[in-house]
Amino acid sequence: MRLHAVLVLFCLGLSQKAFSVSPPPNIIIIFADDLGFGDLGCFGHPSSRTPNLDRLAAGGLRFTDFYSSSPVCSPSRAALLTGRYQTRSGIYPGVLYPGSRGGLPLNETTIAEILKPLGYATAMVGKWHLGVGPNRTYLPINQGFDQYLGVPYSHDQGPCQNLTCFPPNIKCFGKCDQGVVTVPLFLNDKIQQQPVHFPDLVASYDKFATDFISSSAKGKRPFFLYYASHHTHYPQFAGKQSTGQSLRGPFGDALLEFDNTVGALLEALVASGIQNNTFMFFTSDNGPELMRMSRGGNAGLLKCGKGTTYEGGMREPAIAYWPGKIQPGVTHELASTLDVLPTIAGLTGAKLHGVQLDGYDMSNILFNKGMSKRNAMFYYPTDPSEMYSVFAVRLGKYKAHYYTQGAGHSDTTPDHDCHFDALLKSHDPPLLFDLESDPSENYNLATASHPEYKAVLVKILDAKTQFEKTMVFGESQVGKGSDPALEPCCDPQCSPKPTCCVCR
Ligand code: CSN
Ligand code: MG
Repeated sequence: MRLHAVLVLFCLGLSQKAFSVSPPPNIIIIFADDLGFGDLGCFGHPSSRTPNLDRLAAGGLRFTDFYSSSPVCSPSRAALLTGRYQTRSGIYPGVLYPGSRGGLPLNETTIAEILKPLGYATAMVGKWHLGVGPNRTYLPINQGFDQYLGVPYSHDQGPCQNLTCFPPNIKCFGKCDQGVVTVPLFLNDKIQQQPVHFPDLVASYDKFATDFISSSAKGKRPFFLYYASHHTHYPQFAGKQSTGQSLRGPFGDALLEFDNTVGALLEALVASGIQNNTFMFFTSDNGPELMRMSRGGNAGLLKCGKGTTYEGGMREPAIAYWPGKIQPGVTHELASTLDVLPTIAGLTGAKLHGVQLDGYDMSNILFNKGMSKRNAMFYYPTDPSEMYSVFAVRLGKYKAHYYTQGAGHSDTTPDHDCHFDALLKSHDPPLLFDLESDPSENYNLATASHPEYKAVLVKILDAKTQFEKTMVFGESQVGKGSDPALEPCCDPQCSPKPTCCVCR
């Protein structure tokens, strides 16, 4: 009898250990805009002020070989949220506009949509850039997010020279898109403010985000927060607290304001006592806008920037943070924004719906300091086509460029390969670089003095061919064009448009 009781107790203890179910983890994705590989203090920038991101890197896992799926914004966001290349979902060529007819197709499954059946509260803050469309069909609240506060596209997609930044009456630097509505701020599917008042924008974003964290925690609901900042995209702006507070001018101030947000989110987790049950992931959508010169970002030692399939266009700073679960360190494993959805599915047990994914669960990298399941990365240009297919392929440490092309977004640097007038060029044999010994893509190995290159190129071509067999291009959403009547307008019946579109 006594032995029996002991056994029962023993088994209870065991089963509690083996099956103790910790509550499902909260998930926060922090996404920067046009932030380059070299822009953060923890990635080597000498004059950036990024204490909170540096803190995240010191206490988390910093990735050195992390890629976005595209050198521009909308496609890269589509891939982050779906785990699929933008070519499948149709988010190409280029980016969506305020009056775009298309958007992320509603039959694509987002991270928010895989988490909702598990009881997650979901919210998005900031730059959506996956369409507004007729009847605001494509906004985040129709893509799995319970709540949304944000500007649904880039903040230069409006007449930004008329926007005032802090201090009041100082005009934003440079020009943006003319002849379209001023930039709107949406709450769910309603315009709350038009034009947006930039000096206060981040404060309202942060309040919305931290309220969402604390109310979810209070209600004991697991949550997913997708915070897509407008920083550090052109034109740079910052609120009172950050203006003039960096060593790096307006770009540095915008970056500092972004970094303050990271601090506010961390603080909110601690205040709710959920910092040890929250998986945070930080990265950026595409490389820096070098055309903005010292007001643009910096790709560090990588070649070129935004708009190109050189490393500077798509390789991004990335940090995974989960105290007690992810050991602090640095990983050189290959990973991508495409891997975020499969990783979250792995962490939470969320069901995937049998669609073809392009990502891999990163758990082995995150929790075991192990190897990546990803061995290749495919680089599509901003205007992908079935005819040209991928411009470049990375397999292991080697990268082959089948085509290269410069971009206006990477103009003005001393390297002419980056510029708009570096026209599309095909390479046969492809240019070949060893990204471990030559991350700057300076020394082509596909030459007679490196006869072993041929075997490498055979393997890369094989990986490319296998990948292309699985690729089915979705109907181009950007190709559906724009209709000025679809531009968000606070006073829909007003005239003359677009200037009358103001919230009074
Ligand atoms: S992006 O920047 O949205 O971060 O990619 O604001 O490629 O034509 C890119 N573009 C406006 C932009 C236009 C943007 C383009
Ligand atoms: Mg961007």
